[in-house]
Order: sequence, then structure tokens, then C-alpha cells
Amino acid sequence: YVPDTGPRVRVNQVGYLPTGPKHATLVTEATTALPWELRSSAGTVVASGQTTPRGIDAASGQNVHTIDFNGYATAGTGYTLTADGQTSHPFDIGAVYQQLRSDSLQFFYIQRSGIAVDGSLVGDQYARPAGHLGVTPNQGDTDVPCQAGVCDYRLDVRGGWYDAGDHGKYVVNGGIATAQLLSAYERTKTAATGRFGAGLGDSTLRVPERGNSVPDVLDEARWELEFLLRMQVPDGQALAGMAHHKVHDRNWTGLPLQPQDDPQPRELHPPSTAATLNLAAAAAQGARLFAPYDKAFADRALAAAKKAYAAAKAHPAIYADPNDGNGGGSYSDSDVSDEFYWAAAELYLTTGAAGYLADLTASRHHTGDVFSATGFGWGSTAALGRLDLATVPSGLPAADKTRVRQSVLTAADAYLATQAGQAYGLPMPGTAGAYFWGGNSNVINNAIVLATAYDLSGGTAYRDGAVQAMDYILGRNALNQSYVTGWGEHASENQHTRIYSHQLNASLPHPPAGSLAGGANAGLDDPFAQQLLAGCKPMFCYVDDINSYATNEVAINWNSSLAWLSSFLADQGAV
Ligand code: 9MR
Repeated sequence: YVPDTGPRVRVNQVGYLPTGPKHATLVTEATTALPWELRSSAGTVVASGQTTPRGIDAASGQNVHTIDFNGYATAGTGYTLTADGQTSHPFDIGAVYQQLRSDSLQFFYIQRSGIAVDGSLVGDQYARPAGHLGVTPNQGDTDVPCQAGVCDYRLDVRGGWYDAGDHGKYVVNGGIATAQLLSAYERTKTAATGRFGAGLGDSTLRVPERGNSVPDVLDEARWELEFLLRMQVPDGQALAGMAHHKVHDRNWTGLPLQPQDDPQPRELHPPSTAATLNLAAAAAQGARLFAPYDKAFADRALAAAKKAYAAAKAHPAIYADPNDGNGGGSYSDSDVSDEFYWAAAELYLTTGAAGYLADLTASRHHTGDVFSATGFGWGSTAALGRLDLATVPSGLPAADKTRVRQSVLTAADAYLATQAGQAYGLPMPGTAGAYFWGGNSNVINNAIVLATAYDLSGGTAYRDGAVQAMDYILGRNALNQSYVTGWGEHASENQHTRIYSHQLNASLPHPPAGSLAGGANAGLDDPFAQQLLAGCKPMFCYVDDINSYATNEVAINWNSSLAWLSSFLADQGAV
């Protein structure tokens, strides 16, 4: 299988900020420098220079050169870059991230469970009835029983977001996704450099709550927070205060089943310490951000967070079963020390209470390296706590705060060093092991560390590093692939999802603009990818086909990364 990868000059197909950086990659046989030309949409050469030969790129196996055209800064549309007889896809120079911020956030409304999606807000092709409100043939989620032997009560766990391409709802993943939306907003309140725009207020998204005087991104996060709170084990029951790990269908459903047509029994799965701490962390963060808007909700969220944290301390090692993967993903994690650290950090930042401070400072993650080379994610959450301790105002002792902030800069320096060795500009190692399921979100999460380093220090190298990571996501890569639907000349549009199964049923839509695909995965963890892509070089281990769930699904925790970074980059365009 040889994919058509189009012109050999690889650019960010969306565009570049006038302030830069502006990098491209040329795939070529040549080993010595070649001339390049930048053309305006009228075909006029507006800049030119020489490529830099980079040899063989490990992740792609390609011989490549890099092109730096940052010297040109005039805003416009329809630029192209030419080298070695090849002309790139067209791109813009300008404030290219404003709309991506809202598109990437808009994804969450369209993924909502338990509410009709309003076509007048997001387009009729995305309109659908409410899913999983107990309306036939649905069997939930308003009155969901536990799996056999787990408990003898039923819970109303309506609402929240469908996790990904399936109809499951998972507390672990919901927690981190909610936290990243909350952090996208919180950043604009606290960025030390003050570089933020006005793009996250009320009526900035197309959600039913627009116009309620609450920032829409908080409204969206609340939709999931309310679900997370419903997943908490009620008082009077065994494990009260813990959170059920997940709710989903008894058996896997097929594509392209729409949520409202799902006839499977829904079941609550056992509580887990990891889910409980996700609830604690996300609800604690939500409480401080909602306090100015809805005191009663903020109080309710904080009470649930405190209760969850106490329950997790009482039951510190209840792990989700890695084999509990029928009808939904397992999201199992047998090391919850990072979730403990994250939850303690959020509770401390919200309450200032000494007990949480003592817990977080006693954690090995408080001084350990929480920023791994391949990035944080749902199973490794300590970085979320560290980033917030570095950026959110608190009474953290001064020496400690200095050290925490320095740790972000040190991690960012390491990502920059990695990036300097990558001809495609990724802040990710070039090894097969760095290309795994959902890895695009890890690339972006590393960029979030870079962006936070910029917010803390104003060092433009960090900002440039974050931009280059987005260049990879939007087309500067071996496949010439933009991984965001609707963004770029050659963008993913056949992601694995039941809701937007256009590839299987032409009357259904593609995923909405702003949907991030999981990305290249050298593990080839699905049969379709295994059969099609065997032997692929890591950066080629991706196919835009609905059958490849391990390279091409959508997921809330991936789009939350995209939303955070898009929001940061939109703010760069605004200044
Ligand atoms: O994102 C998850 C990834 O990190 C795991 O390697 C993978 C296999 O366990 O599961 C991914 O999560 C999926 C979940 O289990 C079920 N819903 C779809 C999620 C995205 O593919």
C-alpha cells in the first residue's frame, strides 16, 4: 500500500502566524541545498532562499530538507512554496487559529449525550435526537443498573459526552478532557505574560447555553462535570464517594449506529480509584472557575471533589480491570499516584487547605519528572497538576513555586531539543515507540508544556516550538495529512465514529470541522491497519479510513488537547 502523499513540499496547510515561525519540509533525493520560492496567490515570488539538507528522518525514513521562510511576514491567503520542482498545498499567513479554537471546542457539543443536538446551532447534518435518555430503543442512561455483582442500586447518569467513536462514557477520560477545557479557560485568566484574547467568553460557541452570561467553554465543561458528579457512589452505599469507572453498552455495537438507536442494555462498571481522583481533580478545578458564575454549582462540585478525594484515600488501590473491555474500552491504570498528585493539587489550588498541600508535597510527583518524552495523557496525569501549580495563583511557598515553574521550563527545553532533531518539527522522539494510539494528542500535550513555558517566561523559542507542533498536526508531515477535519487541503474526514459515519452511509455527515484524528500508530492496534499498513515507518502508520480505530478515531481527550493549543495559538494571533 503506497498512499498518495501529494506534493513533496510539506507545509502547515492552514497557515502561519505573521510573527512566525514558518517552517516547511521538503522530501527529496537531493543531498545538497536546493533553492525555494514563496509565491503569493497572484503567482509573484515574494521570498526565496536555500533549503537545509537534514539527511534521513528516522520516523519517516525519508531524505528531507527543511525550509525556513520566517523572513516573510505579510498577511495574505493562497501562498505556495516551491522547491525541487514541487509546489506545496496553498496556505495563509495571518491570524489562522481564531476559528480553529471555536471549531475544536464545538466538537464537544456535537458529542453530547442526553440532549438533542440542535441543527440551527451547528448545521442540520449534525442535528440528532437526544441519546440515552431511556427512550425506546435506548435503555439508559437515566436508570442504569450495575453490572452483575457490582452493586444493587441504579443511577441516573444521563448527560456527558460520548467518549469517542463509541457510545461509552468514561470517568477517567472525561476527567482529563474536562480539565483541559477548564484549563484552556483558566489560562486566559492567569497567563503570566498576559497574552490572551477575548475568544472564550459568552456567546463564542454555538451551544444552547450561549447568552447566559457564563463563558461558553465553561458551559461545555459543565455538561461533562454534571455527568461526572452523577457517577459518584451515593451515600449509604459501600464505597460511597468513589466514582464508577464507566457506563457503556453490555456488548459492542456496530457502526454506524446512532446514539438514539442503541438498543443495548447499559451498565455501571465498578468504582475505581483512578476515576474517583479524576472526578476530584476536575470538580475541584471546576469549582474555582464556576465560583463567580454559579456559587451553588461551585459549592456542589467542591463538596463532591472533597468527598471523592477522601474516598480515594480510604480506597487507594481499586484498579479498573484491564480485561473489562467488552462493550467499551477498559481505561485501566494500575498506578494512580499521579492521579492522587493531580487531585491534591487541584483541591489545594481551589481551597488553599493545608492538608492538600501536605499531600501534594509528599507525593514523589511533586519533585519527580512528570513531563515524559512522549507526553502526558489519561493514564499519566501528574503534569496536569504541575502545570496548574505553576500557573494558577496560590499560596504555594515561594521556593516551591519557583521550583515548580522551573520544572516546566526545563521540560520545555527538553522538548525543544527533541524538536531540533526532527525535520518535521515534532516535540516527540523519532522512534516507533513514540507513535502510539492517540499519539497526536501527546504531540499536542508536549506543545502545551511549551506554550505554558512561554506564558511563564515570555521566551519566544517556546512559543515557536508550540507552533511547530501544530504545523505537524496540520500537514507538515510524511503523509501530507492534516489530522483535523475541515482544516487544510488534505484533511482527515473518515474517522472511526458511529455518529459521523459518512464513509459507511452517505446520508450521515463526516465528523464536524475541528475533529482531531488519533494519528500515526506504529503499534497497528486494529485489524484494518495491520492488514493495510504492515511494515510502515512510524509516521506512515495512519490511514483515513473509518475501520482503523487505532489510528483514526476521534476522542474527547484528544480534542481537548487541540482546543487548549488552538486557544493559545489564537491568542498569539490576536496580539
Ligand atoms: O485512547 C485510548 C488509548 O490510549 C488506548 O491505548 C486504547 C486501548 O486501550 O484505548 C483508547 O481509548 C479508547 C477507549 O478505550 C474506548 N473509546 C475509544 C477510545 C479512543 O480510541
